[in-house]
Amino acid sequence: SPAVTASPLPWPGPAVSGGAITKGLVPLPALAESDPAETFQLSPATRIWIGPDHTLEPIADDLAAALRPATGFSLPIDTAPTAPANAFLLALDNTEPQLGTEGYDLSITRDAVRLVARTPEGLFHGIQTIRQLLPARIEARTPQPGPWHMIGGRIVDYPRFAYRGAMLDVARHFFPVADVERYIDELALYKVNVLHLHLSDDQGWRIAIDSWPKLAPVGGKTEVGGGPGGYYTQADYRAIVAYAQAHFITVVPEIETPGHVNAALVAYPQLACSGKPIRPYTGTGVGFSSLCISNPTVYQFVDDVVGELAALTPGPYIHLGGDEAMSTPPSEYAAFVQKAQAIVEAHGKTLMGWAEIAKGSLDASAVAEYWNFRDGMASARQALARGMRLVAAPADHAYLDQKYTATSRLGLTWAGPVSVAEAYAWDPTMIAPDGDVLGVEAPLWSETIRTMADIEYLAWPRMAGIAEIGWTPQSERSWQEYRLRLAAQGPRWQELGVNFYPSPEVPWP
Ligand code: TNX
Repeated sequence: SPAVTASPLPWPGPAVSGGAITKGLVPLPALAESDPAETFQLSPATRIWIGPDHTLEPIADDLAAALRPATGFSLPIDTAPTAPANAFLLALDNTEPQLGTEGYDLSITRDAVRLVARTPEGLFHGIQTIRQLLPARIEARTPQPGPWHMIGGRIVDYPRFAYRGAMLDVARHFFPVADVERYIDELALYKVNVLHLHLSDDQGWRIAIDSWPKLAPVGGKTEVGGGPGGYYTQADYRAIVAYAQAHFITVVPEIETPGHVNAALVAYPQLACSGKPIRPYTGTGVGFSSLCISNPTVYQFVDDVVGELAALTPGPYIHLGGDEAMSTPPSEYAAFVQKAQAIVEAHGKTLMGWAEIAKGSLDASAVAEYWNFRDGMASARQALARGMRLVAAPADHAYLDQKYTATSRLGLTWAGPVSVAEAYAWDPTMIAPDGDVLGVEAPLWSETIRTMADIEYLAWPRMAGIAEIGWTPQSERSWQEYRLRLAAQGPRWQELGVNFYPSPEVPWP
């Protein structure tokens, strides 16, 4: 990698006392220090320098694509051996182990914007910060008036948790590839690095499986409310995975088992103990369907589905649901999840499931997603007792499908309402110590939503808060300070055409 000179600015302290440079940033960085004597100004002559090593070209293209439309500047990518002045300098460098695999070190002076990381994803996260350091109109896709100033200073930044996820339920209502990709664009802005797709439920099966060819065409025909449903071909799914990968987002596919399987049973009644034809379901109830635990065909089914999904999915996790299996006898449930774990591992992946899976005597590699705040954290404790790590998604804070207020549009209310403050002002440590927490996730169930605008309305601004919980050191976070930085996102979402909920809790400009 090209030799980029050391930062001209000192190592910064905690970002809360970092001054003006942090005021529009979500998530708040770990370390930051403003230098008001320095300002970088983009001009028509500004370049993006990566040195002679072409490996950084895709990252340079990301930066250029973010900045060219609104500035109207050509921002050429420069591969000369020495760094020019008036440039963004991008470099990979191994000398700062604190940055880990996702961190970056950003220095802004009058001469240059220097961005260094140990990995391309670190640089990608740094680019998101650069966007937020520029005026909101940088997000416009047509030329805007300048000036394009970036305040001087240095940011050294890395995440608190390795797993910072969003879940989208494409089963209750189906969302086409374009919607998923747009959501990925939005999530990447906040350094989210996992997209968990809830690909099957009672109301629909959403991924083509070659070895069980009726699952998608038959099980995918329905959705909540009687709409047409839909499903992803394997090519569609690959496209989503590739798009996510280009945004350094790992896809976690979820196939619900042993409950929430009505759509699969419609396609293949032999997977149920009764074996009789099953009617499609388009309501919003839960807990009424189950795979037949004692039937060997069920394990062939799980093995085939997991095998195809594992082959399509570069990420390490296969999520097999496991929640609300009220129609599965408890003893059989435990036996099922143990077999499910063996199947997932045989395909080279790690089992993830809703925290109920800890009822089975799983080995410690499984990851438990904790959601049910009403169980007194029993499911989380059980998972921890088995040595499993947790993803924190407590419904009363992290569920994006809950209404904001008793009277806000869209969403359910059983765990809420969940205000913007409630989505932000909690700490995963209330469930387990940091070392046992892999990260956080914000699930968006889709019983009440049908369109991209609906997704956005429930996700933004709350998703930004969950992203910050996943990224920013707990000691740096407070709602009173966060709401000011969150307010700065409003004009960005307006430029991007994102349909956010303009909560009165936030002092939008
Ligand atoms: C519970 S949370 C469910 C989902 C529903 C959601 C609605 C969880 C693991 N299961 O099946 O969609 O509530 O909020």
